[in-house]
Amino acid sequence: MELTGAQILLESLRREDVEVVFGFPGGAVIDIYDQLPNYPLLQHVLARHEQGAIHAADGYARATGRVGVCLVTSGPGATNAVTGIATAYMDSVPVVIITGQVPTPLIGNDAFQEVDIVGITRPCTKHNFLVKDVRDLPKVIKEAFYLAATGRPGPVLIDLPKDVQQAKCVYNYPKQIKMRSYNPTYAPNPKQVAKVADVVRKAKKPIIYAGGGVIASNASEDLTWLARTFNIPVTATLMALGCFPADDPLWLGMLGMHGTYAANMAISGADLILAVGSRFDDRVTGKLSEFAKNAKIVHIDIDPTSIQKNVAAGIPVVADCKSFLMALRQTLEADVSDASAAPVRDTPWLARLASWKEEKPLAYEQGTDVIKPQYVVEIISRLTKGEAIITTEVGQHQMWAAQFYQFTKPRSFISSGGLGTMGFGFPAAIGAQVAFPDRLVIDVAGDGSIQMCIQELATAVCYGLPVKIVILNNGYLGMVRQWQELFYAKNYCSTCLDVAPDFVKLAEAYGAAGFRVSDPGQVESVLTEAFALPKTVIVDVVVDREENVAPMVPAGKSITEMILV
Ligand SMILES: Cc1ncc(C[n+]2csc(CCOP(=O)(O)OP(=O)(O)O)c2C)c(N)n1
Repeated sequence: MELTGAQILLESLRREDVEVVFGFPGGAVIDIYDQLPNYPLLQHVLARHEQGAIHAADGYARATGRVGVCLVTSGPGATNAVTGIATAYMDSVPVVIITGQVPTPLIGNDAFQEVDIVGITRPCTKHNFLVKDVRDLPKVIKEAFYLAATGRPGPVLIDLPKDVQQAKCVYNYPKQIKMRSYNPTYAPNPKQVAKVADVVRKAKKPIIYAGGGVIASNASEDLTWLARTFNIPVTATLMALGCFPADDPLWLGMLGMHGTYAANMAISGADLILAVGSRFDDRVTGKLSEFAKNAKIVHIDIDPTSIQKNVAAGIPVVADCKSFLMALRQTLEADVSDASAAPVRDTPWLARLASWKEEKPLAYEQGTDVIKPQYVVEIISRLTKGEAIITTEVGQHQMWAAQFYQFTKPRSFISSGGLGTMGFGFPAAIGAQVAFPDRLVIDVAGDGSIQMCIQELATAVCYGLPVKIVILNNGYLGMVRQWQELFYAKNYCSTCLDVAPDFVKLAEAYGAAGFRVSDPGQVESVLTEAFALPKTVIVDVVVDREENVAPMVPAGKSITEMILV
């Protein structure tokens, strides 16, 4: 049977088991929208801005581990999505973006709403396609989903000209895909695994440094087995929070610029670092020449180009994190007769870490006058027992959420790490809530960031999504103000948000509920009430204006040079 390009696209999305598409229409995709009602199993969520649509698709992907799908029109629709594409790219999130394009004969003619989105997104997609012939479309879609989800995941863009959407051909969807030049390595080299097992047995001061790859490959359980069985303390990047339970004594907290004292000291003093699915980002390493000088570094990553990129790894392992940890487990299990046997290692190392944790914990003092932002996150953590899906915007609130929420499960912390995109958290929360209608999804926001995609309140209300936004409202672009305070002689240039909307009224104007709280004694009751409401809610929490995130490693310094208060 012959189908149009638009029909082929939608039919193929169903065959890929896509359940939801986040999008925004326009002339260059109207043919696709025209067909949408014929595919009732494909839910379309209409965002109010293309940036909202792509972040929502991204949030859906991070919460579920499945490929998120985003559909936007040509020209400004496509460029509005670029920030979200780059966000997904930096954090290795699998999304497929379909952009409309002007008809093929007009490409390159400065046609109305034409933009070279393939050229624009080349550096921030894993791959992109311009489809010129409708007969190529099924194969392109199959390849796009395959590329997005396999190897190091990432965004893949399909640019679809209007005449290709209208052209017809016989539809055959490929069952399997083979791309000769693309063969990600999943299974680790057994010799490398044996080497790692050996150094794990011998190390006196080992540490696991977990990155987003642990979450992406669903390797948390195996990582937890390794840590507990061999008594190896665990630290993680922002992207990996939740991969190891925060209430375990082996948990050191996040490392890096706003990492804990214990984690940064531990990584600096370790003799063995097992870097699992992490990329040695500069926010983690600080001054590279000072980073982990005494350690043997084992680096496991599915992307061979990320190994040896920033830090020299003594034992490089190209593999999927889960496959590697399973193989390591098999090798090491011979060491312990019973996998749940008592830990085999009990060293002064662990005692030292415990004392670091005790001497210099994450701390703040909550008085009776002003609400401390850390306190709000602690209350959220307590009320939700670590079971909520927390998304964040970018800034101080993001770091407080990372530091003070006790994450117990993978895929429960969703935040823009690599790109650091203000405006990400709320639409990402919408995507997560679409995926999990019955879970509590909370966007911890700053008063600056939330204004970047605030229009998505209409989306949340329209689809009855009970997302909660908790604004830690300090009246500043707080994280920039903190840098100005510490490193620019308090020159608070353009960081004071003097004019702000009344967030309670704003919520109500969109049909959501709004609360405001400024008394520390009322934080808990207001949040309890807000979380129980089955609708979209903004809680505007007026917090201490000039509270800082601590510890802090000044940019370019070694991670042991922390400012502690
Ligand atoms: C799109 C974008 N623009 C600018 C920045 C730079 N930036 C990083 S944090 C920050 C301040 C964020 O302020 P707010 O959302 O109020 O959060 P707070 O730091 O006060 O918690 C800014 C401007 C960014 N990360 N993203």
